[in-house]
Amino acid sequence: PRPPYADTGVPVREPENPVQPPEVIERMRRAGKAAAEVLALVGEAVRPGVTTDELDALCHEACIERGGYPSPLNYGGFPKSLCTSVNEVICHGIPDSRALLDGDIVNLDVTIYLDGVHGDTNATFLVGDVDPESRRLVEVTRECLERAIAVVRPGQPFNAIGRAIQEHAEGNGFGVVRSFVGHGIGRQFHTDLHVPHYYDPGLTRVIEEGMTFTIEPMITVGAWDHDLWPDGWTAVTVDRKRTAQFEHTLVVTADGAEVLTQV
Ligand code: EYF
Ligand code: CO
Ligand code: CO
Repeated sequence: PRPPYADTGVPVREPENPVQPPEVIERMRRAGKAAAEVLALVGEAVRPGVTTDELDALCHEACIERGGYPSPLNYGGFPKSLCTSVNEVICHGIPDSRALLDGDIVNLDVTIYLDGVHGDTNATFLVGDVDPESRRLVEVTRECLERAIAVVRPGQPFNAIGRAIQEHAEGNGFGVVRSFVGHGIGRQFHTDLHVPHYYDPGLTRVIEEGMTFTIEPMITVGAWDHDLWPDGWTAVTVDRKRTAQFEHTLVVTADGAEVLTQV
């Protein structure tokens, strides 16, 4: 089964409560596990010389083998099944014939549509021998996501997520991208719920048990604002310095968060 936009490219927005019923959460557990498996499988293929088109093909096949469908394909017209964001690319990089080079960093963003729901996860991988500053960027970005997940619990304001991320990123001399945010997810790839990765004191909405959303911080070595390539999709840092990202899909539990995108 394919998502409703697979043929038209147009995601038709419908109201979707960010608090999901238990049967949807159960389906999201399976979609999340499948997304995590696909990310691990494609990540194992990362090495100098592999093209991002080859990684895209692996992702596509792995989604189909699991009875699912790659959510990015034709989502708003996106042309591939995987986002591959290399070095200065913040997000939504399009796979192509470029081979990865020794010393690159590459983010692989996998979303699978399975049993009527989406599971969305990403990670940044090292290609061969990577310089110390980039390694630190990747490590701090992973920690930003871990710290953000740790503050999620019912009754907390959503701005606690961005505060945890911004404090850790800026405390290590890095920047936090503002223009792309985490999102509600469920029957639709993106719902109305926005989850900023920076501290917004005005964001007083409170986290509730049963909410499902992503946290996906994009952290930069230098400036955090972006340019868009002429392709209309690929977002890069204005100063072309490197950036990294990690993402999980979560459900809020009675006393914290369950990470759905784990094997
Ligand atoms: C129309 C897309 C649309 N958007 C978001 C569509 O949440 C995501 N990753 O964690 C995510 C992934 C994809 C995505 C893949 C394709 N799109 C991209 C860029 C601009 C845009 O505007
Ligand atoms: Co994603
Ligand atoms: Co996402």
